[in-house]
Amino acid sequence: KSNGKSDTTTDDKQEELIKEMAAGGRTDKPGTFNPSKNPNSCDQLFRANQIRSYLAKPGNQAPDNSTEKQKSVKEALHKAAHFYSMLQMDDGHWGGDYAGPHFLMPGLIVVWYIMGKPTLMMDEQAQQLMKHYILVHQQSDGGWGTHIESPSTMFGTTLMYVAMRLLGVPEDDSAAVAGRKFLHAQGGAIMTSSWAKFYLCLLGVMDWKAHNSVPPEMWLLPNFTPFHPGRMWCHARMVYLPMSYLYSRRYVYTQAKTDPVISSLRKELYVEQDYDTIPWSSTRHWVAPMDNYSPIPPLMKFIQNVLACYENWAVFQPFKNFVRRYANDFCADYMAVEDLQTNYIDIGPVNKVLNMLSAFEVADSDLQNQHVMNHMLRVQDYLWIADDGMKMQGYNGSQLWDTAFAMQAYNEADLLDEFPEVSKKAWTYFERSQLLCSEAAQASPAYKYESAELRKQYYRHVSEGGWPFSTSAQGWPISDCTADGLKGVLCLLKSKAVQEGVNKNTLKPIDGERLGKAISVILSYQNEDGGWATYENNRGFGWYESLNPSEAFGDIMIDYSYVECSMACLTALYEFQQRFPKTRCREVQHSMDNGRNFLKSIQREDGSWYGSWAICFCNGTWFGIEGLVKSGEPLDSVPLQKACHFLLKQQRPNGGWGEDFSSCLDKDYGQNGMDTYGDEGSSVVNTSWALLALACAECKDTEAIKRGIQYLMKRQLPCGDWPQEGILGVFNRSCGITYTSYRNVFPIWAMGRCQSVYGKQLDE
Ligand code: LAN
Repeated sequence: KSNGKSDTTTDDKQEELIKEMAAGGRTDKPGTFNPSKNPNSCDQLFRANQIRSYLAKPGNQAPDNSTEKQKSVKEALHKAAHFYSMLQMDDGHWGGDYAGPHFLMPGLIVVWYIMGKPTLMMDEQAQQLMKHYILVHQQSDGGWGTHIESPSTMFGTTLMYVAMRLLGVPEDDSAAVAGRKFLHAQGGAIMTSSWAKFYLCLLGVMDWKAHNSVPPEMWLLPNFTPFHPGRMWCHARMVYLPMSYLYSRRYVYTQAKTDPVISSLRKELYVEQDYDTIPWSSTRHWVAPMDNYSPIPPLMKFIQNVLACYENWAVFQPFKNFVRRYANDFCADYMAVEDLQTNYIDIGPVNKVLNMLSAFEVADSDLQNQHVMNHMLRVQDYLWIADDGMKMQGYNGSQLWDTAFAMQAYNEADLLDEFPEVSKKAWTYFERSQLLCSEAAQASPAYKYESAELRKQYYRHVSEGGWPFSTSAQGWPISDCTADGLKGVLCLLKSKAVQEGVNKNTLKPIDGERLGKAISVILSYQNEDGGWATYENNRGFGWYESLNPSEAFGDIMIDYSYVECSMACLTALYEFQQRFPKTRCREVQHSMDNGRNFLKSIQREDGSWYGSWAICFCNGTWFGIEGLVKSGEPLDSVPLQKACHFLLKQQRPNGGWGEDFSSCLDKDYGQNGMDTYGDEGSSVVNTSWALLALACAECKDTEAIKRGIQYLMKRQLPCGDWPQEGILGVFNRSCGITYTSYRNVFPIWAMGRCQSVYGKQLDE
């Protein structure tokens, strides 16, 4: 096994585990629980923000070794890498603000309030900082968007309004008055979308009759049923799990009847004067047009109506009461397993807070209960502080993701040996975050949940050898994170400092066996269509979307093959093949061939690829091009020529590239509300993606490349950083999410690549 000590006794193993934990090492195995050593703790995160703000002020710039201002690409690159290296955390990852959505923190605040406002979860300072965040993001129309850059929606506004009131902002405060005005103009909170209604029902400011049924019985269906929830995309599955549990218990905040804030909210949120006479059942399908991005399909509406009869008609009650007990037991058990497998972090911010509330319910509202305590201690993993206050992030961070990109960028810019400490620290992070059932982990009580049999029982894909998006404590493996983790490691194997560290035993090795495990995970993730999905194989069917019960999000029902995940996996296979040409060569080649065909099959008529996880076509097209090139498509082939042509056509007069959020929503290249996206419609990150793509395909239009590079250099700040531009991450078609590292990493990567492909021509 990886630590090479297979003959140790159980006591030794436990001791080793404890030592590892104390060293901040693999704190992270299922069942080990040590929040104080959480690498993503607030102090560390705060430090990253402080360094950024400090360096951004005039006079506080990073040491500038060059005598004159950026003259060459090389200098620009060096400065950028030097700046970025200062932001690396002690444990090797890069911290960054991973927030943006506005429907996450209110969920936490509602649950915190229901649980009696425990300060262990959010202390006084956190509450103040959250209040600040809510207030600074209120828009001039009084509302809040679904994410920081979206126009106001009922989804964002209802939740932020309620959160603000629960944090103590008085009813007659001007922010509350403006918020109510927005809510009332749309018909009141009955017009908000279903996920917001769910929190309102829990809090006791909406009647459960206004919520469509989320039957836990669906879990009892045999696994082979075509619409079994085990076939859903894991994020949808893990959110509807606690939802079905809490819905079927019709859980309501126990103090709702006597709490003055609740009675006041019952009046504030609605246009109707009398809360008790609102005809709740008839509002089940109501939703304001601004929230209705993905209208509930007619089939689902029909099912919801049938389910409403099932919930309410007396004839069904004996059957329902009988089955529901088993269904609820299953849900409680499944949630407990998810909590253990993820060290109470859970797969994402939504099921985190709903699982926590369910644990509280199961524990009979006992805050001292160990599970409830563990949950509360892991809330801070999701929190981030920045200039705009404290927010809840979309995940417990993007640690592995950012580190893997950074190392690939440093590698292509030939900077690994120039920054040996950076390389060594990043290595440590990769080493420690690969998901392994090490000896130490096997000693932990929750290890049994890692067994193949139990993984299957709880619908989990194999994780041994994979990498997660954030930390190994969170522990969900993802196809492209595994691929990028592996590519990061393969890059670092070239670093002299890392080689020396491994030889001298100052760095832990990542041996061939571990790399092989990662390759197995990547191969296991490939779908029948030749592409790769996110966390799991595609288990369902496209028609599941006609059962999508959330109006706010599109394409969430199953795990589809994506251009991003496919390119990442293909290129990881390619890099592995380059380094170990004899290992599993036929399998790897076969997989790459299928992957290449998949990429070609989803290329759009105009030569582009749609990007699902960032804005949008520049990103998707980079992935498409790089995937094809690395899997052996000739550079002069039609798909590659068409793709380059598409990108060249989008270059803007100032040399950069830029798109806006409408690309994601409309699935069409959008350049309308450009002002927020940087400079004259261009953005540094979009430009970098386009350059990475064009240079990968060795595009002959050197002038276009030169103008792109000059654009990046022009936008670079004297300290080596780039300005933070508009939101660039996306999920589920409609929600934006911030990636603060992209503005540093992608320009480095693009300049590095262009320099090696086009050489001196760039500086001419
Ligand atoms: C992410 C972030 C990373 C992203 C990539 C790795 C980039 C992608 O290639 C695969 C999918 C993945 C892992 C992804 C899935 C959806 C996530 C987890 C997020 C965008 C971060 C936040 C989002 C999550 C669903 C937010 C919570 C909201 C719900 C609708 C449940």
